[in-house]
Amino acid sequence: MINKSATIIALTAILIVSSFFGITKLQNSINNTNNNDPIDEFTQNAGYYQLDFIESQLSDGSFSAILKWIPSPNEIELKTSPVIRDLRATFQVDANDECEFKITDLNNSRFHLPENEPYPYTKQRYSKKQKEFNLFETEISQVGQKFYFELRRKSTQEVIFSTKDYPIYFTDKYIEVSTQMKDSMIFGLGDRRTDFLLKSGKYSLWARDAADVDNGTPGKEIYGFHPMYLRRDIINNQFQVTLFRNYYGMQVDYEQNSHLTYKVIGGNIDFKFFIGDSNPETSIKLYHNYANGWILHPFWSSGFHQCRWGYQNSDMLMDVWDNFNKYGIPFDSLWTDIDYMYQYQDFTIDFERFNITQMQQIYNLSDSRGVHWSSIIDVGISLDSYAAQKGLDMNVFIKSAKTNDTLVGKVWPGETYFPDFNHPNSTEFWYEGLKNVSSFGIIQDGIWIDMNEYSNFVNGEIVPDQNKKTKPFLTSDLSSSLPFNPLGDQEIEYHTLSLDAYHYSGQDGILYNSTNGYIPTQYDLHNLDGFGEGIATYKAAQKLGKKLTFILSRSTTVGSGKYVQHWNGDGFSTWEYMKLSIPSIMNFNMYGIPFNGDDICGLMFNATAQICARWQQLGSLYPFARNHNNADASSQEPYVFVDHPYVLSSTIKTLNVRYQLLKFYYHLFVKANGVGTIFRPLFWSYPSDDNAYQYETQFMIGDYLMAAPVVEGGDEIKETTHSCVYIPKQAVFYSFYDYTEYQEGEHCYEVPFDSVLPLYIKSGKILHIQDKNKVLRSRFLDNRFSLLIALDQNNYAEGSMLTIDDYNNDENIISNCVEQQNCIVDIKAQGNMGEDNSSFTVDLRIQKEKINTNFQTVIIDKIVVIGIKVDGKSQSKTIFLEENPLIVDGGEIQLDLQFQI
Ligand code: MIG
Repeated sequence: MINKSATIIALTAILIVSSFFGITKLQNSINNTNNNDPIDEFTQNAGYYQLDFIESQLSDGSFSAILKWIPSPNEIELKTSPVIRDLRATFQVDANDECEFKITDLNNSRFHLPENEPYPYTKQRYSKKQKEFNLFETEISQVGQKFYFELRRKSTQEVIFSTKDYPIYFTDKYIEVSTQMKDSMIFGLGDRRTDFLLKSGKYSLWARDAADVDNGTPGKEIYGFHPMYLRRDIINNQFQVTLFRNYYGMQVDYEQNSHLTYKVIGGNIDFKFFIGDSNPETSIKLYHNYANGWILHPFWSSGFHQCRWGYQNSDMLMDVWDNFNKYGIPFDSLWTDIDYMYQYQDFTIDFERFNITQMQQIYNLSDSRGVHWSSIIDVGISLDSYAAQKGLDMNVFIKSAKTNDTLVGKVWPGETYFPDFNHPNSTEFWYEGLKNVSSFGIIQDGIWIDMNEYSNFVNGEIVPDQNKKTKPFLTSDLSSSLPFNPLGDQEIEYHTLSLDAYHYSGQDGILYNSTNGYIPTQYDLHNLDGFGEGIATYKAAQKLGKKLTFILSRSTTVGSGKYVQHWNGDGFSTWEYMKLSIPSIMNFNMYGIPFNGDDICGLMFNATAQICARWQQLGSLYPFARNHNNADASSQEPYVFVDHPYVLSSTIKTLNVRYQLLKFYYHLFVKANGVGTIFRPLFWSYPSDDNAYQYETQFMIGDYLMAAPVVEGGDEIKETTHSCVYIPKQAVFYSFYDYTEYQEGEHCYEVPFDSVLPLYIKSGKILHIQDKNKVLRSRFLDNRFSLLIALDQNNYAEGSMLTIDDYNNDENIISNCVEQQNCIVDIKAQGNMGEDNSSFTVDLRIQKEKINTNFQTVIIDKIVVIGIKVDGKSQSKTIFLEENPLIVDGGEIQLDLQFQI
C-alpha cells in the first residue's frame, strides 16, 4: 500500500509539467495497475457451465449435450457482452480419423460460415463409422457437474484436446476455451513471421498489413488468418491437426507443455480434429482434403521472377530485361508494381511512362527472350477512377455504418472505395476491370493482389465533415466497445476498415448467404476479405481464358489455396528475415498454399552483396522464386553488385540448378494432386529423430532433396562462410553436385560466397533432372532427362516422373494429368554387386501408375548411379545413353544396366 501511494505521488509530480495528452496516458497506466480489466474482473468471479443433460448419442461415438450456465453469486458480467447461458455441445464423428467438437447457442443463431464451397467442408470419405474403428475416444463430465470435454488417441491414450482443468466462457463478444498441451510441440497458428516450432507466447490472429517478426507478444500477426496447428505428441511421436473453425479476431495464449487458450471476439467454439499417425504428412493431407485442396500453378510461374517497386517506366523495364539477357540470367517473368498504373488507379496503364511498344517487345513470348508479364492490382478503388463509377453503378462497395453510404478509406491513389466481395455483382465488376487490363495489347499472366487485408492508410474510414474543410478519419464504436482486444496494445482498426462497416446481405451473397436479413459486417468478415478477392480474381482469370492460374495474394485464409498462390509479404534485407523466410514457407505448405516464396534479397533496406548472394542461393529452391525490392532501397538485381561479382556468378549458377530441377519440382506438385506439402522441414522425413527438429533452416523438397542454405554472414576477406549440415539418424545423403556421401551427424565446411545452394539427395530416391547448362526460359526446357539414382543400403531406389512432353501448354497438363492423375510413371531401381566385386548391375523398371496413363514421349539419355559401395566407400557411375536413349512412351520398361567398377 505504502509503495503504491508513493508511486502515485511521484507520478503526480510529473503530471504538473506534462501536457494534457500525457496526463491521460499516465492515468491509464495507473488504472491498469489497479487491475480492473473487464475480462479479468469477469473471469475471476464468474460461474461455470454445467452439463445439464445428454440430448442424443450415436453408435459411432457422436453425441450432443445441453449446457447451462451456473452463475456465481458475485459475478460481474461484461458490460457489452452478456453470458450466453444455454448452450449445446456436440461431438461428431466425420470419419475414423476425423471428428469435430462444437459449442453453439441453442438455436445456432450466431454468425458462422457455411460448411460448403467456397469454404472448407467435411467430405464424405469411405470409412466404417463404427466406434471401434475410431482412432480416438472421448470423455465428458458427469451430468450435473461442471462440463468438460476430452479427446484422446485410442492407441496411445495421449490427450489430443482437453478442457478438463480449464474454464469455458461463452459471452456475446468474448469466448474463452483452453486445452491441455502436455508433452507436445506445435507448429502453425499463422500468419506470422517466427520460428517454425511455436514458442510460449501470446499470438494474435487478425489479417493485418505489417512486416513484424512475432516474438510472442500480441499485435505482431501479419496478413493472413490460419487458426490451425499441427501437434506432435513427443512421447509417442504421433501427429494430429487441430483447426479452430472460427474466423473472428482472436488471441491464442500458449504455454509450452502446459496449455493453449483461445480468446476470441465472436462466433462459436468449433473445432475440427484430423488424427494422423507418426508421419506428419498424414495429418496434413487430411487437413488439405478438408480445405478443398490447392490449385496447380502454370509451369512458367515456377521459373525465376524479377520484380521491383520503383520500375517507374518502360525504359527501366527495358534496362532490366536487357541486363538479364546480356548476362544470361534465367528468368521467366518481369513484374510491374503499382508504378505502371495511371495515378495508382487499378485497371489502367500510364502510357506516358510505359510505352506500349516497348512493353510488347519485352512481353512477346514468340521472341526467345520474351518473358511473362505479372503485375499488381490493389484492392482499393480510387474515387476518381472510371472503375469507381462502374462500381457505384453496380453497387459493389463496402458501406459505412456512419454515413450509410459507400465507405471511404485511403490507399496509394488517395481516397478509395473497397469492393465488397460478398456482393453478387462483385465478380462481374472485378472481371470487367481485369478485362480492361487485358485490352491494352499485353497479357497479364501473373495477377498480384496486394493490400487485401484490407490495408488502409487511415484507421477506420474517412468521414467528410460538411462544416469543416478537413476530412477526419474515424474508427467505429464497435471496436471501442469490445470487451477484449485480441491485438493487445495494437488498435484493432489500425490501418484497416471500420469494424461496423457492412457488406451485402442476401441469399445470393458470395461469402455469406444471409437468409434472415442479417447484415454481415467487417467485424464478421474482416479475415475473409483477401479470400473473397482471391475467389473473384480466380473467376475473372478463368473467364479471361486462363487455364492454370497464377494469382499471388498477400492475404489468405483456410481454403485460399484452392484459388490463389502466396508470397510472404514485406520484410527487410537482413539475415534474420532471410532465415525466417524458411519457416514461413513451411507454414504455408501446412496451410495448403504450397506455391509460396519470400522476396529474394529482401524488400526494405539496402541488401548487401553478401546477403543478396546468399538469398539468391536460398531462394533458388523456394517454390516461388522472385527477387523483389521496394522503391527507396538501392537496386538489387543480381547484376548490380559490380564490386562483388560473386553475386551475379552465384545467382546464375544456382538458378541453372533451379532450371535443371524445374520439371522435377513441378512433377512433385502434379503428383501431390492438390493435397500435401512440397517444401518441408527436415523432420518431416525423419519425425522420430528428436535432433532433426532443431535444424529449422534445412529444408526438404518433397522426400527427395535436402538443402542446407547458408543463412549467416561469413568472412568478407576470404569470401566464405563456415556452415554445417545435419544428417538425421540412420540417414544417408549424397551431394547433389559431386555425389559425395554424407552419413548421420553434423558436417561442417566452408561455403564460398560464390557458390550454389548446398543440396543433397536422399538415399533411396531417383531424381530426374535436365542436364542443360543454360536454358534461360522455362519454355525451352525439352523432354530429355538424366536419372540420378541414389541407392540406399539395400541398393534400392525409387522415384517417379510425368509422361508429358510439353509442360507449357496448360490444356495439355490439365487434360492429361490434373483431373485423373494419369500422367505419371513410377521408376524403380535395384542394384546388385557382381560376385567378383568388379561389376555392378542395375535393374531399372518404369511402370505406369494408372491403367489409363496418357503417354507423350519422354527421353532418358543419361543415368547416374550413386552410392555403389566399393570397399566400404561410395562410388558413382555415369552411363550415357545418347546413342540409344531410353524412350518412355508407353508400356512397361525394363532395362538391365551392367558396368565395371
Ligand atoms: O504499401 O505495391 O507487400 O510487395 O511492393 C506497400 C507496393 C504496398 C506492399 C507489398 C509490396 C509492394 C508494395 N505494397
